Amino acid sequence: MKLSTARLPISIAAILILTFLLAACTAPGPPMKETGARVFFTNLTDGATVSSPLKVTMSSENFAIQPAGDIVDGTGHLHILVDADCTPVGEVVIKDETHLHYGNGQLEAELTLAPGQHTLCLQAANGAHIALPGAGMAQKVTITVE
Ligand SMILES: [Cu+2]
Repeated sequence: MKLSTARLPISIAAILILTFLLAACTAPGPPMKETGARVFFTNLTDGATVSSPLKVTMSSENFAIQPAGDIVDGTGHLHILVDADCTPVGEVVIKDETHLHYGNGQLEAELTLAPGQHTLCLQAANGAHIALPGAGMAQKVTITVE
């Protein structure tokens, strides 16, 4: 059997092309833009001791609060999850007595809490109540109610 050297350059070219195409297909997309968006309680810090009823105020930076409904990048509304884990990114924030939606774009809330330790997760979600990606899109604090 004689190895054909005439075909070799074509094979190398094919390998190079395939390698290039494979690299193009598996290359990661552009990194997720870090917008610095965050939501936060303005009158609560982690470890605070408070009384009930508790009036909480909320705010945001680089993230516009708007009523639920339309899905617009960089906007959404807030939720407070009482004694519940923050909602994983991409999942809908459920609605019940411990998952409070502020779907009118409210930035103030009054919570009635039993004495003792509680956690509050301030959670940002889009117009369809889906938890948004980004380190600043949820803030969890532990507080003690006297
Ligand atoms: Cu909601």
